[in-house]
Formats: sequence, C-alpha cells, structure tokens
Amino acid sequence: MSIDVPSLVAQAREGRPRAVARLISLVEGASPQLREVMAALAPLTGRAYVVGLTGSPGVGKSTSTSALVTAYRKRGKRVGVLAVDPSSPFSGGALLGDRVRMQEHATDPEVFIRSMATRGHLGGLAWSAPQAIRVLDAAGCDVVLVETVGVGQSEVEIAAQADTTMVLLAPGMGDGIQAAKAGILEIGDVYVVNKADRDGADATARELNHMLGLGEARKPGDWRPPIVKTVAAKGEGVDEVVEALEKHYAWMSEHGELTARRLRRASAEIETIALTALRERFGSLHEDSRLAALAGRVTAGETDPYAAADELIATTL
Ligand SMILES: Nc1nc2c(ncn2[C@@H]2O[C@H](COP(=O)(O)OP(=O)(O)OP(=O)(O)O)[C@@H](O)[C@H]2O)c(=O)[nH]1
Ligand SMILES: [Mg+2]
Repeated sequence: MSIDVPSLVAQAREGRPRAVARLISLVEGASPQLREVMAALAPLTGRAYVVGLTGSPGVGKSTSTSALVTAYRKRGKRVGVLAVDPSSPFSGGALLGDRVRMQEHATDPEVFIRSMATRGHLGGLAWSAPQAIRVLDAAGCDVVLVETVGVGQSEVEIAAQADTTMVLLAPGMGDGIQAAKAGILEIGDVYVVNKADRDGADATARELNHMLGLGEARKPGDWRPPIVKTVAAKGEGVDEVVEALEKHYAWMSEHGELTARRLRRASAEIETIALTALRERFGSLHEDSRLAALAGRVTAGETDPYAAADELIATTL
C-alpha cells in the first residue's frame, strides 16, 4: 500500500502524534517508501537538540527522562522521547515500565514518546535510531531525549548520536568501578548521580569526580563535565540538569563542537547505510555466476584472489 508521504510529513510537522508515530514506523520498518520519507524530512531537520541518557539498568533513566520532559515543558519546549532497548528484538516488552513512568505525559500534545527495540535490526541502534530522531526533529521537537540501557557497545553508540550525552549513576551500585570498565568516563558530557535520597550519593559523586580528574588532559576552555545530584523520582535537581545541558549546548555552539559532532554523526550514518547496501548486494553473490567463474579461475591458477576480488568489486558497485 502506498502512503501519501507529503501529506503525512505535513501532518507530522503540525505535530499530529499519529502522523509522527506512523513516520517512525515507516523508517523503523525499512519501508519501501523510506527514501521518499527521508527526502521529505531532510529540509525540516537540524533544529532539535538531541540528548542521550545512558547508565546501568535501574539507575533511573526513565524517571529522569520523564522529569526532564516536565522541566522542558515548563519552558514551553516541544519534546520527543525515544526509548531504545538494544537488548530486545521486541518493542514494548522491557519498555513497558517506561510507559508507566511516561504516563503523565501521554496526553500532552507537545510530547512524543516512542519505544524502539534494535536487536536484530540491520546495523542495530546505529541504523534505526537516527532516523527516528530525524522524524522527531522534523515534527518540531526542540529537544529529543534518547534513553538507552547501558549494555556494552550501546552507550558508545548513543554517544555517537547525541549532541550531549548524559551518564547516570546511582549510589551503591558499584558504579564507580563499572564506570571505568565500560568506558563511560570518556563519553559523558554531563554526569548525574541519581537517587541522591539514598546513602552514598556524595561518595559516588566524589569518586566520580576523582576518576574524571585522573584522565584529565584538559586545556583552559575545554569542557569539564559537571556532576549533578538528583532525586529524579521527586524532580529534585532536575532544573540543575537542564542548566548543565544548556551550558553544554552553549559551549558546543561557541567552540564549533556542535557542528563537528553533527558532521561526525552524519558521516557515520552515511557510512552505515552505504555499507548495509553494499553488504546486501554482495550477499546475493553466492548465486552469482561471476563469483563462480572467478573462483574457477583462482583454483586454476589463472588469477589470484586479490585480483579476483578487485574485479568483483569493480563489476558489482
Ligand atoms: N529512591 C529513589 N528511587 C528512584 C529515583 N529515581 C528512580 N527511582 C526508582 O528506581 C527504579 C528504576 O527507575 P527507572 O527510571 O525505571 O530506571 P531505568 O534506568 O530507566 O531502568 P531500565 O530502563 O530498566 O534500565 C524505579 O523503581 C524508580 O522509581 C530516585 O531519585 N530515588
Ligand atoms: Mg528505563
């Protein structure tokens, strides 16, 4: 079934939630009209401030996201939320809890919430999330909050997709050691020690501060990631988080870092799409008579595998 893309995009631009949801489904499902959708969205994008939230399971990412939505809504901003679960091939399941936590925003027409499972997707998070972010951007979101569970590679991936990466920790989760291991000390622009109503928040913040200082090779004018303590469940400290995000945004704009990050992001995206397309083309080579013919020539000693590969590439691209 063909979809009237221009009309759908126009509706999304007006902020109609159904149109936004529909477009995200289209880009997520790699619809045949994906290219048409992306082309229509392109001129409408580039405005949204993309903030990635990552951290260990249960640290309070969804609660913080919800609190940030409240804070940004108070400032009159239109907000998009993308909850990404890189460990699940199903949308919904693990993210059900998030829906509950996002409930208070469910009826706000200026808030768009979407869950996305990326396991099993071509290119995983790197492939599907940026396109959903584009839709939210085109829909006029001033801020897009992307929540990702910190499992292995995913927090690094999310860092590559956000303008600002916010790393959450909580006291008593052995986060300090975990932080060093997972390399999250390199990716955070803003650190949040959530659950500050619990014992040990100050110690966690101190330890984090110490660890951030260890690897310090900063020059004057460099960004020094701030550490903010919050009780997300009560909205405490959330205004300070918004302030820290605004400062980081201003710093990036001033130092050309925002443009640099967006260029890196676009490069990576183009590369992923191109490589995916190439892999698809090469994937069908097993049934290709050219490959069989080249294999025959290699075994007969008429050519070498490198020359054969060059020939294959030259005739496949
Ligand atoms: N005491 C306390 N509990 C909190 C705070 N923030 C969140 N929680 C609780 O911590 C639990 C996990 O919160 P979530 O926001 O779902 O955490 P998450 O990081 O999104 O979890 P996953 O998405 O499963 O990785 C919930 O029971 C929250 O109510 C806080 O500031 N203080
Ligand atoms: Mg969550």
